[in-house]
Amino acid sequence: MQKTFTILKPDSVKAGHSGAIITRLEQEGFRIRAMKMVHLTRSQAEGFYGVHKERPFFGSLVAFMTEGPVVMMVLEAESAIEKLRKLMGATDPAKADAGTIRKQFATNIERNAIHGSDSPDSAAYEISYFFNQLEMS
Ligand code: FUP
Repeated sequence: MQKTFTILKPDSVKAGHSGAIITRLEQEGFRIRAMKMVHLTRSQAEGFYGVHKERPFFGSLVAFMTEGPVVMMVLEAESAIEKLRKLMGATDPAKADAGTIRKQFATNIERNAIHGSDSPDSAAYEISYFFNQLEMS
């Protein structure tokens, strides 16, 4: 079993899609090991997306991620990292496969509904960035 980290982004929460996305994740076989709703501060969002800080979209991405609450979860499944990335679909929903979460719920490359860790190292970093041991079942 492997753990990964996901964020249902402000667009999903605002549109009332968080329940549908959580249902889909459970239907696909992910177990929720931790979950909370948080309105990220600017410094939390900047830290989380620190690898992108030189990119032209960074300021806009941070503004988006702090515009309203998000739902963050630790998910567990076999090959959870790759499984979630496939289920999410491409970063740009215009390029996402049919049946993916981003194809169904994302608006554009920025307002793209969901985040999922892209490697074991980033999953470990992202889980520990937002959850402590007490919050994990
Ligand atoms: P992903 O791993 O699919 O979430 O995509 P990236 O790590 O490449 O990008 C992280 C986030 O930056 C994306 F979810 C959305 C945002 N982004 C943009 O807003 N514009 C871009 O051109 C690329 C990424």
